[in-house]
Amino acid sequence: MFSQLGFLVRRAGPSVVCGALSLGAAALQAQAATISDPAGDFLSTFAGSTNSKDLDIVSASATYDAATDTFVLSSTSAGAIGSTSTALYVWGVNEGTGKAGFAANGLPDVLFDQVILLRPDGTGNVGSAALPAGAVTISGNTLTASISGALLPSKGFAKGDYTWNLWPRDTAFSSKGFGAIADFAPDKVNFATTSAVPEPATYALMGVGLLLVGLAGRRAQAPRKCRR
Ligand SMILES: [Ca+2]
Repeated sequence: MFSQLGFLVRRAGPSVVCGALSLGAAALQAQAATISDPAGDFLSTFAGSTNSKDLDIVSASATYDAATDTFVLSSTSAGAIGSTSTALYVWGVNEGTGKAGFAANGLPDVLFDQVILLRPDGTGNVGSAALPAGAVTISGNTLTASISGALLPSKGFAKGDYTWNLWPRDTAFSSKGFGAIADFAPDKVNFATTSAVPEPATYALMGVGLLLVGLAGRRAQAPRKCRR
């Protein structure tokens, strides 16, 4: 990759370097869509223990790969997944007809029309449909689920435009209703889906190719410095 770039730069001059760097930066920006949530922000209504750090979300992301019609949901907690055997990680998704299921609890902007349930034993559901074995993986403080888009059909939004919220519960306190919920991530709103994009190196190579095509017709006027 880099030896190829070096050859192309010697052939085509500095405008290629500027273009390739800009495209690489754009690709990196598109991938940076993990949301963060404060550590230690247990809901005051939580009936369980604030020592259950695995129920305290610190970051989350929802990525959609249109090429494979697959969603990847990933969350990281402040403690190791599995510390609380009764944990249940609930992802609410708005597929187009999301309702404010927690409006009565002061959360009118957490909208969902489907829920995904993930457990520390590696099982999961979309609504009442069980996820296949291996769909849920756990590594330290991080829990990840790979879910076929067929299980999350559109109710109006394009799949890449779905929005999400994640609220871990301790099912030992299910009789308390809302009191079983430890945290919302983000606190009061949904967050956007990240679209899976090619690796930055792929973008850079594509950019170099396109720029060389352009340069072939404009070699005489090629600029010596980046123009903004
Ligand atoms: Ca948190």
